[in-house]
Amino acid sequence: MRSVRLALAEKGVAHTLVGVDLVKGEHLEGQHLARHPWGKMPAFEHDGNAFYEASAIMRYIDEVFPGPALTPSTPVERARMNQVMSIVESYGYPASITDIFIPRVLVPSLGGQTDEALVEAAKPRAALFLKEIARLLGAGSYFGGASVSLADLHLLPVLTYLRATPEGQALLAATPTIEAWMGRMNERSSVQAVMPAN
Ligand SMILES: N[C@@H](CCC(=O)N[C@@H](CS)C(=O)NCC(=O)O)C(=O)O
Repeated sequence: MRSVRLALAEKGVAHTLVGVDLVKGEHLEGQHLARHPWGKMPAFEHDGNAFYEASAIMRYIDEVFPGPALTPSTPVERARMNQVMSIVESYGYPASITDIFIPRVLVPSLGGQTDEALVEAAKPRAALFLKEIARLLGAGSYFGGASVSLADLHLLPVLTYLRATPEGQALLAATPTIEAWMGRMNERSSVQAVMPAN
């Protein structure tokens, strides 16, 4: 997930990126399974400690490295950040990426056919995802308060990929505050360095 790379970029942490080609199935080979027994990305290592699960890695990065704090200081803002990160993982990612972006964009790019029923069935869940994050953002600038937090960095890649689909574009057009938030995020140098295209 690009959210870990965004956290590293926001903190200015020098790091080595180890390429694992999902299309070639390298994530299911022994070397990667040793890092991540479920065969997923990302996996991370620092100071002899290895972790997987994006949100755990992001929280570690924020705690251990100097640079701007990516976790808000008040309990309410922290809870909001954690809530948004969980929403992304539990509901947003499966609807937006697994059930819309992958069948709509990735599968055809590899010569396959979109499972239209899968995409159609995901649309209400993706719509609820956008509606709910728009409600949680409210009139605020960022999900954890006045400055960027891990929640913003976790959400941005999912919405960037969702926006690459016609379904995502329609949903984002219906949530102008989230569009505006994406515009603010896309101006950040971390996002410009890490995300493939904005
Ligand atoms: N809960 C995991 C989810 C990891 C995940 O689903 N990663 C995707 C890429 S972003 C993946 O590895 N997909 C390959 C596959 O499912 O085969 C996390 O947050 O790290």
